[in-house]
Amino acid sequence: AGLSCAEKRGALIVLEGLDRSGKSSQCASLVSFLNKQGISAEAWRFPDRSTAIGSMISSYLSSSADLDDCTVHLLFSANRWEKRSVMEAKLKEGTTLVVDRYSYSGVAFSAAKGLDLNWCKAPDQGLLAADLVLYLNIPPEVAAARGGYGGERYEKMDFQLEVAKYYKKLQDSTWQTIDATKSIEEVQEDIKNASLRIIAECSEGQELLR
Ligand code: T5A
Ligand code: NA
Repeated sequence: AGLSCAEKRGALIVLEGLDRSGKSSQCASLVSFLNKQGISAEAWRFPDRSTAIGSMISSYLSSSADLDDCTVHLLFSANRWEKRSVMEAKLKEGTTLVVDRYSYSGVAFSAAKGLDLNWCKAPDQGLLAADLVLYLNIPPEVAAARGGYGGERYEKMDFQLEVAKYYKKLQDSTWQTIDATKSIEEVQEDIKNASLRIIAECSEGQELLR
């Protein structure tokens, strides 16, 4: 069933990129900028570690729990599914969601481990589609130099290089590549401009993709 969206709706804006590319910092500043402009917007993130599924993912990432690759892939996807209806309601009431990682992370990180690309995509089919994906592009060695990687499972240079390859394969017409090696302020300018444009389009009643 389509969403009768003659009314204005919020935009689903996703930030993607390697670990330490600056996603969390940029999500927070974008949301506070939008709110100051009088635009209703919220910061979201995946994994959402606050749920029961999210806490399993969190234990896995900190290496305190071991799960096989397929199992953890499905948990990441389920963690998005459990938030789907709330996200849909927010968007329909006019709130823009600025989301730190989404299905693209799900596919890129699992495929980088060697799982089949199409198998990786399947469980996310039917989730809300992003209106805009801002890809924070950065060489992994530059990202690693930012305070260095912490102890989490995926924070290793060779693995991040592999993830970057899969991100490239996933690019579609909703993507905009942002040079994330620039200063925090310069990156923020690029992100603001792209976001205001898509929010204006969505508020003209563009249908929610699914
Ligand atoms: N994952 C995730 C999957 O495998 N499958 C999935 O489905 C999903 C959703 C956890 C891991 O889970 C994987 C991907 C991840 O490996 P996470 O909790 O989002 O995901 O962890 P990270 O993405 O690793 O979060 P980070 O905090 O490491 O990276 P951010 O958010 O990209 O970077 P940020 O903003 O925290 O900045 C990092 C540092 O750099 C500085 C900041 O001040 C900070 O110190 N910085 C800059 N320095 C210079 N210039 C700039 N332009 C800078 N921007 C930020
Ligand atoms: Na982050």
